[in-house]
Amino acid sequence: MRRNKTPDTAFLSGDEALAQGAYESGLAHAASYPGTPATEVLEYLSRFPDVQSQWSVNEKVAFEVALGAAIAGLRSLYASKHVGLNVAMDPLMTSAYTGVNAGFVVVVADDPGIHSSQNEQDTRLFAKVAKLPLLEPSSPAEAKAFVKKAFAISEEFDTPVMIRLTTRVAHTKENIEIFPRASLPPKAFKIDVPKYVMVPRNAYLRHIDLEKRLVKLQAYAEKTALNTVELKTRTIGFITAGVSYLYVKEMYPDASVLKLGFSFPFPEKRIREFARSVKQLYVIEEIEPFMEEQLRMLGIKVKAKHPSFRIGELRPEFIPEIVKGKEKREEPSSARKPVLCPGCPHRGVFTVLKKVKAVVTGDIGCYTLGALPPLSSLHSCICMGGGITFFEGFSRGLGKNVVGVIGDSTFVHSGITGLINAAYNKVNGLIMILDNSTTAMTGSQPHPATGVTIKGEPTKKLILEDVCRVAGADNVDVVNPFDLNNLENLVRQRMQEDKLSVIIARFPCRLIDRSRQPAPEYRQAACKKCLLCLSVNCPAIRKTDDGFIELNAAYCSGCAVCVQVCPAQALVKRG
Ligand SMILES: Cc1ncc(C[n+]2csc(CCOP(=O)(O)OP(=O)(O)O)c2C)c(N)n1
Repeated sequence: MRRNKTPDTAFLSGDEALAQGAYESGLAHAASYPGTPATEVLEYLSRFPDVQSQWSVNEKVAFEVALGAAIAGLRSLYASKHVGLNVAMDPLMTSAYTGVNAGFVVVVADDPGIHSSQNEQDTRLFAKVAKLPLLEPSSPAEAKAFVKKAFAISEEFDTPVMIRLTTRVAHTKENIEIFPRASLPPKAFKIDVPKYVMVPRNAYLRHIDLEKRLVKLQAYAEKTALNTVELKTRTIGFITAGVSYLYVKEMYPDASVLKLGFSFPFPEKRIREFARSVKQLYVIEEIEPFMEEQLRMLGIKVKAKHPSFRIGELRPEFIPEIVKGKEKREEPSSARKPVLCPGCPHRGVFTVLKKVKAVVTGDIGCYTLGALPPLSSLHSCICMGGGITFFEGFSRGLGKNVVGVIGDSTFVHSGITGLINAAYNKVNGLIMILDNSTTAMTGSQPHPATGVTIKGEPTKKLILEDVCRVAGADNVDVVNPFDLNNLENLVRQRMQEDKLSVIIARFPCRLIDRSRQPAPEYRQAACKKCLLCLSVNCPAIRKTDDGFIELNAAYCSGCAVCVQVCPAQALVKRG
């Protein structure tokens, strides 16, 4: 029981604050597939016993499960990164037609600047395409307040509501007030075939309703407190949204600002009114000219960023440049080059694939780092699941020299269908599943092949080798990726056969199993300075000024990949 009237506070990120707000709103169900910068939304929610939370196998599944729960009467939430929403586009588009029952909030986190993604798309455009209301918080505190509003809007207008975060909002932290949870009984579910069965006639009629709903939502946008006007000097005014608002405030504290917290549908009248009240109007937004185009369509005279600023993250110091009409100056990246961890089980696989000179169709996970020199042995990466489907496409053009590579989490996400397709369409060759028993890239989340739920409870475990066999693989081998000789022999053999083969290279990620072997002994007298040990790109080995090498025993996990590539036996396994 609280002893005084001061609310409790917690230091939360935007993702966590949003999750806390959803929890306080009586959220009963949440589904997601991990993806930076949205992962922490579900991780935070999973701690609450009274929220049914799940890692789904992929975003389409997550979206449908969460929407289904909302239609069944539970306040429900979906969360993913921007590219995750691409996977869920099919149900997203039609969910605008069916509407919801209990509130349904679709949280999407964009990644301007591409810190950890395969592209830089702007999800606000999707809200327009899907005809769904869009909320854009600018801070963790707003993320919390806005999600509460989003549930109310969802139920008032019978629609999914999208909340768009960006990396800076999702990952910034601030002190957030914590309040008790609303206790909400589930909403009654009524069978309603015209509303929930989207056959052509029903869908046509629902489309009419959707257009009427948009008109009502636009009227709402005109009066909602989610959109705010700060009138200060009239010489300069900004229309902005999301984190760009904070940048505008930092650089132009005396300017007038119209901040669109509810940025679609567009509050036309309010914008015209604001435009009339300032002498020079600017629109400041990250990535696409989403607001800019709408303002121009309304015939409003506005200055906007040079198209070069559509690429990459906005930064406060860019705003005066935009105001002056300048182009963006590209700065050389000083970012540290990413590298596989010492002892990463993926290292041995790419060492072997480089040796056999395979063309490797890759996928998205830690193993994508196999593309970087000196490993340089992954040659395509477009989207999740592509490691297998590109293997099929590449094989059709290049024959037996192609190897497809995919991680365990990604295989479950969208690799299984590709394998079925390859088998069904009579493709032969080698696919490798790099099974480190976790979703390492996004911070070690469990998935069906780990046999553990998001809440850490044991569950039915998906056996990958069984899945591969029933999908149509002729050979399925499970190997230790640290035994390079054995792996190389098997890879060469399977690449030559007229069979569809899967090799599962299985060894747990170092971040989930931190056990280690002693670092190898380095016998400098035997070293021929060939530096082949550096070709495995391990952070525990470095070249010294005199051309020898140095092993950092604090980093080394004793995986002995370097030992196996050393022709002079200067690196020797201990024990
Ligand atoms: C459509 C989509 N959803 C989510 C992500 C975020 N993401 C990137 S890789 C990955 C899975 C990595 O797990 P796994 O394939 O097992 O490889 P590991 O990192 O463990 O080596 C995820 C979830 C993404 N890039 N695209």
